[in-house]
Amino acid sequence: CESQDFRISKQRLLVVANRLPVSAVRRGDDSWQLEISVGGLVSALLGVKEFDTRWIGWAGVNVPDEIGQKALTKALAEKRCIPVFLDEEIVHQYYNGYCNNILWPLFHYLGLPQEDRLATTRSFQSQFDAYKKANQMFADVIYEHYEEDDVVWCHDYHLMFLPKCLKEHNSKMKVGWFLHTPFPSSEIHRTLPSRSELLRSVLAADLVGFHTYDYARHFLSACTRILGIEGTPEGVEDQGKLTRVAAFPIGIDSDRFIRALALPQVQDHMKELKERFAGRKVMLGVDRLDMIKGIPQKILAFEKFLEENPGWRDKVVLLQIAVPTRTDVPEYQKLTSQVHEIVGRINGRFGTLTAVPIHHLDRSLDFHALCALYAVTDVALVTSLRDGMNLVSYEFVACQASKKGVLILSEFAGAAQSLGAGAILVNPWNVTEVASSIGYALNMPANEREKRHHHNFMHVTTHTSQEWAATFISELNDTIVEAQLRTIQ
Ligand code: ADQ
Repeated sequence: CESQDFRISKQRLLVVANRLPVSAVRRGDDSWQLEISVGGLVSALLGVKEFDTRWIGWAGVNVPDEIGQKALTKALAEKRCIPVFLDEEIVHQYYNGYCNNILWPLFHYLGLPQEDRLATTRSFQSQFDAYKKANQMFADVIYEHYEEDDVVWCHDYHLMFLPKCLKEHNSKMKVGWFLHTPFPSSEIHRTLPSRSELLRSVLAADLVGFHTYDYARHFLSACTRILGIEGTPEGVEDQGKLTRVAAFPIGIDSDRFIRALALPQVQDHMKELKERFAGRKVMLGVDRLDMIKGIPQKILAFEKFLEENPGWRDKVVLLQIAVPTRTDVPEYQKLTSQVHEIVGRINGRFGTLTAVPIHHLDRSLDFHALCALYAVTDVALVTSLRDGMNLVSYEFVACQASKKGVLILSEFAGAAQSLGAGAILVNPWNVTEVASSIGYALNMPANEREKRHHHNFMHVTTHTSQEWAATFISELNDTIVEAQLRTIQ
């Protein structure tokens, strides 16, 4: 009999995010070098294999000329990526301005910009206009590549206006929107001048997802208090259109981390690290250098611990790996200097000729080095002031099968709701509490460490990024079928 192709074709998924999973750098000969970007969204979605996925987003670079745009589009196509070209002015107003200066701090409870309030208020409207224009540019690229039955999955606070653009263009498009940051209390969201327009735009999606029930609840209260629309157990119903609202806690590709630990290059890294820090307990922080990650607070808590526990001074080291991010924003430059100043002061205070208590690196580590570092760590410190979820805490747990180290975790990270039973939860603003938790973690008996680790390891290995994406997309498909049935009835 003739051979038949029994492969079931995978559903096409258009993942739309501000940044593509690769950053592009132009070489002298006008060719492009592509490098994988660091960040939670990329880490989570790279593990998703069940769909025929294409990424649509900005490549993080200004390409004003047509030749450059064509060459980059071609290079990205090999990675199944489709670029949205944003010019410098739009990037300044939309990305640096509205997204990073207004929405990001607001959603992390840091408020609207305080300095030069009048100037901010004056520029607010132009930044919001640029935000809408940028979202429309993303929509235009989606229209070009969309095929019937595609699922369009929009990500994060950069693209809150996108569901509305897409549905106005084609009401049959299957559109989901997922927020990777917290959604703040409605009292915070109320302060945003464009609060109603953004909520209404998001409600144009078929399914709206958050990491935790709390964020979903905040969103529903914002709809009630700001738009006057009552939430139902299914979501929000406005003028006959139902938008499903639910929690979809993200995870990681835990197998990828577990498998990596057996690789010779990871084992070599581990051996080096063990030799380098022999006789000392290793504490670890891995963060983007962002104010929400609470890096200065973490380092000050470590200083307090050293101050109060002289016996530990030559027996513990804190490795803080902080990958620079948004480096052209003055507040981030200020944060970098502040962290350097604190680290320098503490190392000057407690260091010796042969050892310093803190190793601070302003850079990203490659995947193998990162796995090795997670695996040799005794205590991980995740002290975000607010964090949608925090995947570093998950990655640490995945790499700790043999060591069973302790996780100190901020109660303001979404991960506190999933890893809270195994971690030591702390208020990162309370330096005294974090310092005493460091002491507790370093002295924790093996049986307690094992019990706590087991709880978290089970969670991390069963709630993976694959499961997260599959659940979101299947819920989105179901929501659409239910909506179709409702219109028939
Ligand atoms: P992020 O704020 O980027 O993500 P997080 O969830 O911790 O935060 O993810 C960071 C990712 O970048 C991890 O995969 C980590 O390994 C990697 N990374 C960080 N620093 C690194 C370094 N120095 N070297 C190498 N890799 C590094 C946003 C939200 C989070 C949410 C995620 C996913 O802010 O709250 O968990 O999206 O939804």
